Amino acid sequence: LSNILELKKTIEQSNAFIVASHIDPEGDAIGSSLAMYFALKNLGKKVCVYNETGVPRILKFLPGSDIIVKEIDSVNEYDCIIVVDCGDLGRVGSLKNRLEKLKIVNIDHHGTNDYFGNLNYVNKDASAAGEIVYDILNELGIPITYEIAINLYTAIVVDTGSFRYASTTPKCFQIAAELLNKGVDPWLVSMNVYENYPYVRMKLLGEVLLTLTLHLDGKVAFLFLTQDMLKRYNVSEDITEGFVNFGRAIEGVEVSIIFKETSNNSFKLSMRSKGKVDVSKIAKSLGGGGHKNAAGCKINGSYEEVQKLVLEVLKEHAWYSFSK
Ligand SMILES: [Mn+2]
Repeated sequence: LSNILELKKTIEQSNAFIVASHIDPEGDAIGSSLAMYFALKNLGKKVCVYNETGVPRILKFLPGSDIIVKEIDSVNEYDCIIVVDCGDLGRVGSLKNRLEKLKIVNIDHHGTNDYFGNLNYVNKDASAAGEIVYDILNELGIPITYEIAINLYTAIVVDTGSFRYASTTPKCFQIAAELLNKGVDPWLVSMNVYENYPYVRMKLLGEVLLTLTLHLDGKVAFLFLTQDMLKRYNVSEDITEGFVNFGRAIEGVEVSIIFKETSNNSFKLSMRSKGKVDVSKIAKSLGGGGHKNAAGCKINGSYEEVQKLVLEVLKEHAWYSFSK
């Protein structure tokens, strides 16, 4: 970290900090934020942790999660904002437009990061923003307490898909080992994050799995979620987060797409790939966007029409990428 001394100076010279992360946060956004919170708090600083959409239910076990606010009245009472896990400043939401007077520190690992900070700690090879926070705290000589350790461990576990994704490196495991040495219980984290679903999510998953179909020689899986299903279980669409991964987990499947009905004749599509297919290209040609292995878009039409259209686009844009 070449400019770490500048961060050291900034922290010494500032009394009050905002720590912010992206809307619709997951474990890396919240975990990295809270690790920074405890680090600054332990230095005697005033710290406010902000997330415009708040803390998801499954992350409420994290120490400090109850102090996160969704609104800040007097932004100008703060000297500095530390933004974690955001590729651009707009990802923090409406707070973006109120930061003229604050020094901005950008800590991130997205390949698309646009260096929006006055100080930037961007490492595109890091598996999680939490990994960079860990490096920063070490270089600043800030002790890793248990509260910091469990937040950073959760950040890394979630962003590496429990050390399964290609982003997983020897360094991830080295950091994880250090964090476990601080007393983190890995089962406590995985139980809260992965084995703590509401009953209705599983019932609904059962129904969605019954809609599973395979296409293009078994390389493409489609799943279907209707408004009627959501109404019957009296739940909102966010409870279906991750359903699309069950399609991808099938032998031979390289692309999984879930069609989520949003209203009559309109669908939100969520796409996942393994192997060489770049689903961001598929999503883009349908008016959406995303990453190589995870993307999405919205389409109007009946389920039959939308399925047909997506199959045509897959044949046109992805057929050459499928393994032969
Ligand atoms: Mn992240």
